[in-house]
Amino acid sequence: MIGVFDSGIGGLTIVREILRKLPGYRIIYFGDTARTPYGTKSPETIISYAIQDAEFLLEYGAKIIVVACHSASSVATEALRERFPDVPIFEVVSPSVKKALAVTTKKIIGVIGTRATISSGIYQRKIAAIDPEVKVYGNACPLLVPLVEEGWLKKPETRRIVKKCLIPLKIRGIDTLVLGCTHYPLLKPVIQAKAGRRVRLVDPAEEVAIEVAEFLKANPRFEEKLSRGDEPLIYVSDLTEAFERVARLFMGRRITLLKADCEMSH
Ligand code: DGN
Repeated sequence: MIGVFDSGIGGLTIVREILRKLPGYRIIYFGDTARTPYGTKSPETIISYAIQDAEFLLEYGAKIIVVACHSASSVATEALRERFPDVPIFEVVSPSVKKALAVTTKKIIGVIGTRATISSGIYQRKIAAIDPEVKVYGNACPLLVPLVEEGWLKKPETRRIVKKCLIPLKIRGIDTLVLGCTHYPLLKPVIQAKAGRRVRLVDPAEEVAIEVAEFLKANPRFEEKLSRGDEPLIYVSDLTEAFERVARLFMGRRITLLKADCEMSH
């Protein structure tokens, strides 16, 4: 199975995209709804949670791991690769960096995400390592997560907050904007409208799905290990009606959530 984890339900944007690119592959998802959000927590806590999340997926038969959560991708990828050296681990930052560098013409890139993602400085580091001439500006937009979870995708209040979030990036003259949080792809139309038509949006969900598909094509040894099945298995560490409603929003259809039988330590 392809294992995907996130701090909560938002990573279903990535499940949806993987299913679109790789139909028929069985996905197992773990959403850590009992401990969400990760975006406000320290790197040490996020690393410890991410390792437990990956362990859960591997115990249930995942052969590759996709870190859907940007906060976890930003601070925990190295620790995950050290802990599970034989498991291919994908994260959402590297493919987004690749895409952003491919599309920017002015070499001025903006990134929006949670506080954990933005203060990690991961985008600046990764981009500088490839092209030091590129300018990267980040802005933490934590207010957008609850707005999406409430389904306020096009409300005037949401438009106003998105506009405010983008002002510090627009004044820098960005021509490319990375949607660096699982939740933001749902706000694409509003973000595009407020960023301006000329700004290219990079959707990490699309980019990581392409990367996984390319990896499987190039590595039949792993491809053979993956089981097939139409419905993804979606586990959460806490199950409420609200999470089910949000899951429907992210998947674009009704989806059954399963309560994970696990003790997650804090
Ligand atoms: N999944 C988180 C991320 O992509 O950074 C967003 C939700 C959160 O933990 N705040």
